Amino acid sequence: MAQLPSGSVVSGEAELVPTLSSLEPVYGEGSQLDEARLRFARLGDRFQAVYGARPALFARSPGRVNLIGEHIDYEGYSVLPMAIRQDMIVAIRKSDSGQVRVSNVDDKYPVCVYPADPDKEIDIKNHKWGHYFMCGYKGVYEYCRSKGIDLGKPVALDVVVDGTVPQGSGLSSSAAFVCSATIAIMGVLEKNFPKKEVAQFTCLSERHIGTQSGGMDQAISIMAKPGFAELIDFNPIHATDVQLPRGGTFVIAHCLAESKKAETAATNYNNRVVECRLAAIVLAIKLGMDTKKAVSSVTTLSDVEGLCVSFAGKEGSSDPGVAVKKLLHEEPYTAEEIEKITGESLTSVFKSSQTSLDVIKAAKHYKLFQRASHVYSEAWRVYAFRDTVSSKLSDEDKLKKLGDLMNESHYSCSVLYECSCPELEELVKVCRDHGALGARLTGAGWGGCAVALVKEPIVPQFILNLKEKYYKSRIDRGVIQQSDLGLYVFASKPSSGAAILKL
Ligand code: NG1
Repeated sequence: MAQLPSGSVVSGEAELVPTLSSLEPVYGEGSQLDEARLRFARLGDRFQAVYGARPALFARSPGRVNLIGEHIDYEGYSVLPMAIRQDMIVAIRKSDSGQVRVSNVDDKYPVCVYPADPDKEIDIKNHKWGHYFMCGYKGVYEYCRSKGIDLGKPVALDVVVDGTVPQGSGLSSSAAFVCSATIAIMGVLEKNFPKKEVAQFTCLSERHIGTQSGGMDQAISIMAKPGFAELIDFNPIHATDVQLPRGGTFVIAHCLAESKKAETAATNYNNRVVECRLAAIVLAIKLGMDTKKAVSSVTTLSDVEGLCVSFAGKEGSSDPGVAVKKLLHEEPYTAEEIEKITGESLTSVFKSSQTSLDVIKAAKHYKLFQRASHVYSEAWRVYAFRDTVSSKLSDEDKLKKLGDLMNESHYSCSVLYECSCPELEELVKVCRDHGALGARLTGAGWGGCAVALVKEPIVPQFILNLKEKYYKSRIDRGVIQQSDLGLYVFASKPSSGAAILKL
């Protein structure tokens, strides 16, 4: 089983994942509720058509938009996302087939069948959409085993999935799927656990897909509350409600380039995780830590923040970025240069992680200065965002400042972390040119969505402008259909978190 990040302790607060008997607490009232009723009814019918029986229960987990704090959760830093109404619903029942059969209401996703064996590794070299369900399956068994809970013979399952979170969009369809799968399995096994523990172990579960993900997406999907964004802290996981200022709306817009996070992990997502670890080790050594100790104990930039801050203190600053500027060089590092500093080969440093070894095999060089500069500055911006929200400024001034922080975050993601792409750059510019107070890529990047902060009264015009300036030419080229536009650009309010539904 994957290890929790060092220092992780799950807090004792014990609110369980809710089990609901109606859709209102999740979808509110009006057209959203009507649509949800229809979706659940259709999903139940589809289940009946595929398996000849009704599902025992449903489980629902939302996607999320990250407002600020990108690529820092896996470095141990707090992030500030909100859940969106788009979600994953899983319909499920136990079966006696000896298999886990995962079907989708959308026929573009072929049925995936797996042996009902939680110890079987997921074949990550042969990526399939159903693998995410198996991440949840393996995760529940691993977690229960770690707690000494005997689940008996592994259960066979029939499953149908209905998702509205666009795939590869940076809105965390993967975590919504892993989380809904997890709580659906908990539901059929008649087990429930505190939300914080579920948030923690679903993060580990999703790593079975081969990405070294942080815990943001699972935490917000499980712990979200309607009407609030959440400041999510890690080690231990903790969510603090953040009431966003009045008068502003977050508009989410897809750049239409799909972010293939799992498939490109070795050069993109996991590459950044490895670069951050190397930056942290090099900083630790340069700041006087014993070389062997640094290699064996330093895993994230937050591990060496204290040392960096002490160093900055001598320069009259409290910014860990000062140490990065003074001790790391902007030129990319070669493997040989890093190995001279660490006194160990990179393959030996990362020997316990195959996905990291895949990174090293693919990497030409390592941009330690740029990645560490992004992480420390982005971590600071998350707190600046939170402090702005709770400050005494007028709502108008708050919104302006939040927009500025979002713009700075985008610059850092784009230039220092290099997780943007030409389409996202164009879209962010169109957002800013048409009245957004701030706009930035959201989620992992390399495609997917941008999020823009827009004054409420201009939202309809803003969306029309995006349609005209960004989407029209793509509709003309057949990239998307006019009728699907609502799936790619929409305003979003903070939605509720995951729930098991016995309707
Ligand atoms: P998305 O946008 O879902 O690919 C990923 C990670 C997060 C976080 C962001 C970048 C997963 C499940 N999620 O999100 O933990 O690191 O990138 O901020 O891998």
